[in-house]
Amino acid sequence: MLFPLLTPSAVAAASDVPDTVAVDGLSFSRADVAGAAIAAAERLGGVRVVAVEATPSMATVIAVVGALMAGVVVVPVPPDSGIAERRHVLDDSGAQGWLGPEPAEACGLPHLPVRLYARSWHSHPRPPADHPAMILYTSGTTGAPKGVVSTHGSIAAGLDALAAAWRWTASDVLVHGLPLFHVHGLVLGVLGPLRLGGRLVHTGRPTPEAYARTDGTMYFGVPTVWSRIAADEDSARSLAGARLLVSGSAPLPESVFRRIADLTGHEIVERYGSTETLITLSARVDGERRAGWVGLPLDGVETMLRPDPESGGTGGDDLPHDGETIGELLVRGPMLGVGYHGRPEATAESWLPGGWFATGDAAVIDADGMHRIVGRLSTDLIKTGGFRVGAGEIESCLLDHDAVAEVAVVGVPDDDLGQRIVAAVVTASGYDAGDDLAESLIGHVAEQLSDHKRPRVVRFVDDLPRNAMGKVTKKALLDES
Ligand code: MCA
Ligand code: AMP
Repeated sequence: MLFPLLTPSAVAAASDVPDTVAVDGLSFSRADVAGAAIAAAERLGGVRVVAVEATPSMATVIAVVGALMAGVVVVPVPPDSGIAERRHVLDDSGAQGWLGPEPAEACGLPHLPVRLYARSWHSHPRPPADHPAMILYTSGTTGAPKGVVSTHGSIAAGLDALAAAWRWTASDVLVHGLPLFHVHGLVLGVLGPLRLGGRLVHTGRPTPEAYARTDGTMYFGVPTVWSRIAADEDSARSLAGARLLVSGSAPLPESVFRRIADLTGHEIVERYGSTETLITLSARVDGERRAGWVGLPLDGVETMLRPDPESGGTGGDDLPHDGETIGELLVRGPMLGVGYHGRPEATAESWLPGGWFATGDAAVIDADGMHRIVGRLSTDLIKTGGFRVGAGEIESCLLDHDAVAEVAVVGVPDDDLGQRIVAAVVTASGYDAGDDLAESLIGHVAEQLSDHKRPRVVRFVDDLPRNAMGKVTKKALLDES
């Protein structure tokens, strides 16, 4: 029962883990997961790339593990993705079918259901470390989402580095309710326990009540989840017995860090990464956890601060690590993905010579090597509820609507979501600005792209603020919002 991503110590412990994965009312032992996944793998003959409708379910877990075992590239698709986004992901990735949960919209591809109670024990050759494992779609500042290719080796290296920083072992029980179509919920949150030999309890949704009633040693959340837990004292207090509370995907407000510490006795471990790089920085379990800072490089990771993003290469000049000088954070390490699928030019812009990746994040590093993320270089990448959303993608979608003549989208600070998506719209002639139109524009984005990409607010304006070159000045829009 060898998972392609399993460490030898976890294999040794394998028969001792009855409730390895609990999700969606089902609980499978390690042998159940392995047997069902191998049976699923056997149905994939001839398929190179497979889409998985990534609902929080056992079928998703089995489909992903089965495809990885077979060396088939997995493309997790958000279950709420609208028709335009879904078609893009399927066309761009070259997916040849769906494995696992039945897709809401199959877009003409065949569906191979997984049989949860089928078992097979054939051994599959372990895919080589440089073999692509997954294509995960994520937004850029403009255009449609790009597919990031991670390999079996990069995922394994990323998980092992986290295991070292957090002393994550086969004794851990991980609890989370994050979506299974991103690095956080799927790679860390599902493949992590499977590789390291521990258990996973997925709560369906990441609500304070669900976390409070689920016993575990480690809890994962995005800052929105931690801020909701901080506001629910009883739920927060019930996490006091955990070993580690972990936050990532977006900046954790210092007030939330402090409130959770007061209520649970735990300083949250914050970690930083991206779809392209997996996790590269984190507080260590035995080290300092500093509110507002994302910690130290994981084992095998190097970082530097690039003075001028426009300079292209790394130029070898690292800015001072004095805790004050801001530069673009570059990272390198064995967990980095290998590029954007089918996009050599976009890949070359971010994957730089020497193995460095340009994160697009502005950061400072202090003399002890602690890192603080101070913002994004571009206002066009929005983080809302921990989801990364490109302003350009929403603007294009809204411009497809007959009622929209001009539009600009910004991320406005929000206590709950970190940033909320606000669209400033100039209506086309013949359309009346008002609540009905705002609702229909919000619904249009949710229907075409996905729910979390919908603007929370539509502001109707007579004109968009523009500079002398005619370019929309988003800073001015943000000041007005
Ligand atoms: C949903 N609602 C809607 C629509 N869709 N209303 C109108 N129109 C729609 N189209 C309703 C819902 O039914 C719900 O109502 C209400 O809106 C609230 O939903 P919403 O605020 O959208 O979200 P939420 O459900 O409250 O979710 C907050 C969340 C979520 C749980 C924190 O944002 C989340 O799961 N975030 C995780 C993101 C993540 O995993 N990112 C990792 C990527 P009702 O409540 O009545 O049902 S980053 C990554 O992978 C890197 C490597 C990293 O560093 O980790
Ligand atoms: P994604 O590809 O969705 O994972 O988004 C990656 C981006 O999320 C990073 O480039 C950062 O801008 C942001 N991010 C992730 N973790 C953190 C964190 N702990 N603090 C601040 N920003 C973060």
